[in-house]
Amino acid sequence: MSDKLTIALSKGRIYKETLPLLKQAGIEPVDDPETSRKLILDTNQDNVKLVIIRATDVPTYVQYGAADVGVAGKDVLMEHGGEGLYEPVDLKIAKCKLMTAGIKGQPAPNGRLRIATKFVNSARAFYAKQGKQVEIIKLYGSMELAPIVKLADYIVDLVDTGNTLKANGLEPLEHICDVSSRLVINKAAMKMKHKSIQALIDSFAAAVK
Ligand code: PRT
Ligand code: MG
Repeated sequence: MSDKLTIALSKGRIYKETLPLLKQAGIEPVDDPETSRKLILDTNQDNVKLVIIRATDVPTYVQYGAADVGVAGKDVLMEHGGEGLYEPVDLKIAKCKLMTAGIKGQPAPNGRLRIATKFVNSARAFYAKQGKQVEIIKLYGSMELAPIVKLADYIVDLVDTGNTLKANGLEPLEHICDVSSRLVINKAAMKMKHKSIQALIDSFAAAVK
């Protein structure tokens, strides 16, 4: 690869599950973000760097060209809106579902529902499609607590095994959409660094299959 490439990733499951895809593309980080405090990681390729940022910040870095490419969950992309980004490959990693959930066995309340979530746009769109008027309460984490303390009737959250809901006396109710992580590309970089980025896209797409 001849162009300088900056790849935005978040720590944790996305980083871990993207590593094998990077390896297939011949890119291997020199440091481990789980143990290093560095935010910019060198790789075995002089012109390829990784920036390690919060999952929700990945689309923003790529949109503004601070990173050329990135890996972000569909949940995060739906909230961001996808402006300035191409989304060429479903990497089929970090899979989960976006769902509504409420207190186990509790009947649906009457009147306007209160929904606590970090996924404000997705939640609003989901209930609007059903013609339901809801009040959305934005939270940044620990959504499971909201119905227990009567902050909200339901939550909209990501569910994988369902263990987190269960441990808090909640049950999954409606399936909103399946979620997996996507390769995202800055639109200008796609033109300016076409050869390198297309090679990366092709390699990732082949590795997914
Ligand atoms: O953790 P941090 O606040 O830094 O940011 P983040 O939560 O956005 O990052 P991270 O790394 O936790 O998640 C990154 C991406 O992984 C998300 O944007 C999703 O696309 C994807 N993903 C896949 C998940 C899960 N599975 C998942 N299970 N993200 C979060 N969870 C959480 C969920 O919110 C709930 O708290 O895990 C809990 C449920 O898991 P189960 O197995 O108990 O159902
Ligand atoms: Mg998390």
